[in-house]
Amino acid sequence: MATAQHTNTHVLLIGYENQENLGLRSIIASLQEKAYTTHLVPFFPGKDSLVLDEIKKHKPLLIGFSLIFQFSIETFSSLMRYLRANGVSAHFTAGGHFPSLRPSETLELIPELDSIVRFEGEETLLELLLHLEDRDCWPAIKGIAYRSNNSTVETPHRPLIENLDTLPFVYRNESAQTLGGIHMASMLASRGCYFNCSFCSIRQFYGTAPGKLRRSRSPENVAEEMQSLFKKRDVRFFSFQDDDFASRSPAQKTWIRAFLKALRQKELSSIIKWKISCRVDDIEPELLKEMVEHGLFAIYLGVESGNEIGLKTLNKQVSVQKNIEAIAIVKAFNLALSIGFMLFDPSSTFSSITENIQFLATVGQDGYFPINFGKMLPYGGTPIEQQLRDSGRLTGTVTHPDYEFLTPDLNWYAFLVQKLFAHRNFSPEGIASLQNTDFEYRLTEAFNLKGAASLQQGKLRDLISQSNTLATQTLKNLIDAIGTMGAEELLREEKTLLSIADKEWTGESKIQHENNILFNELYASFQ
Ligand code: B12
Repeated sequence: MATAQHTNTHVLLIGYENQENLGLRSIIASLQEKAYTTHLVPFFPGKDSLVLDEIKKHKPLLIGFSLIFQFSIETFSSLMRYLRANGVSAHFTAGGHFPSLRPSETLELIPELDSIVRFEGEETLLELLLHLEDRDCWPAIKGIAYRSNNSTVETPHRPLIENLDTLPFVYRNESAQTLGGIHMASMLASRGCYFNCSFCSIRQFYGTAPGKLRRSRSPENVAEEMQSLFKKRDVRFFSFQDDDFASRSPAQKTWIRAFLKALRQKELSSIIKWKISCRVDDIEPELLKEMVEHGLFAIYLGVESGNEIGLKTLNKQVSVQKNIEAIAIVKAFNLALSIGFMLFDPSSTFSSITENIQFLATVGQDGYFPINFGKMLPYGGTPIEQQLRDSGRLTGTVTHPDYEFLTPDLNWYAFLVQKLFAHRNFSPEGIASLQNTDFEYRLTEAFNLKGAASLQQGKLRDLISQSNTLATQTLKNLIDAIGTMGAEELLREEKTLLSIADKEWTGESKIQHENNILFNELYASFQ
């Protein structure tokens, strides 16, 4: 990664690298274009000393932290404290959604930070680097925030990059990540989203600075990057991280058809597979068929809720029926499927949750895909965060915002569900392992690889179906149990319930056994 001109690294960047950190990697490509030397350090909580070693080795002038996950701010803050305590004096800056939307709070939470780069970082970081030592120039750098005389200075917003094709292709490692033995890469064809779902901060993120709410690269530019990854690194699976790989409007349909044409011209259509994330109203059979013919293989659908009030609260602007139809269409095309689903949202009642459970039971019983569910969290800068604050319901902390439900018995129910399903829904050994197996099975099958045959499709669907049914049945049973106890008794029984929940947490009780141990046994027998 080094260029000939410089001995030490100018910029060291740290962030989660779960599926390649496209933000940091885009910044690295822009810096390298201007002959800066860079070094990327993947972030793993608890491995602070390894980061320190890298810094000692590379002696950067500036260290940039990717704070795209609000809940990780404390972890990064403790890393920065550790680095400062160990003599690291480089300039510390950070970017990402929360720091961009809440610069003062971020600087307050992390005193070790010298600055924040707000919204898109490529051009701003370059300018900051040019004037790093000359603070007098900082007020003229658009898109940064920093401390001065005990207050925060926020410079004017930097307009969004108008033409994304002007950016160099993102920086890639020498060897690609693999999935089921297949080389893969994360991709981005667009930035932003026209919608305004109440739980999402993307509209605020791309809507605050001047510029278009959503910008696409040209189809040819995207296909060219894919071709180069195929040629140089044998990448055959491309995972698009676009907020919404949209196809609703005539202009978006035209874009997709031009993209498919570019894939065809580059002779990629029949030798690669790709995944997108989109809204349910992007799913229509005619265009989907064309996309599948050009390698579309997997879809992440933003379903989010299985009841009308929930969908309205989340401002999804779709109906439950539309959700069901979209899932059915994806299944009919035999595409790998995963969905975003929030069992709980601020409008939840036992009745809406019962509808959500029924929805999950309906779409999940055939074992086509493993169901997963969580609680909607009010991230900084989202409309729902504001609504909850206005109505006095916002609780939690700055980095872990939360809310109470409308009735105490629902608080109990949500609390128990969270305890019961923490392992199944959120640990790597839980549903994620089944999701990965399902995905790898489909991918290796799509590429006609040997491993797929040994995986036994029928047994896998059975296992997923059992896991889905067990989950929805447990969710229902728990509603019944709470219903028979009543709110007053629940409060009286607080201690007992807490101890049951603790047992669930540590895996001692029967219900835990049913949900997690059985799941693990089934999984082991399947393998
Ligand atoms: C890909 C992705 C993931 C990947 C991981 C990516 C990774 N880096 O490891 C996976 C699928 C694993 C994932 C998981 C999750 N994700 Co996610 N994810 C995304 C997604 C869709 C795309 C990120 C991306 O590539 N963006 C494109 C690049 C170009 O933009 P960018 O990252 O914003 O970077 C630019 C600027 O922010 C800035 N910048 C960013 N960092 C830095 C650092 C410096 C130093 C500088 C100068 C500038 C800078 O400059 C960059 C270039 O312009 C975003 C949505 C989004 N549009 O960003 C959600 C998003 C980041 N995820 C989100 C969430 C909530 C999650 C999960 C918690 C979901 C869940 N319930 O499990 C998990 C948690 C993961 C974990 N760490 O444990 C939220 C975060 C909300 C918040 N405020 O905290 C987002 C914003 C989605 C949303 N609509 O709300 N995610």
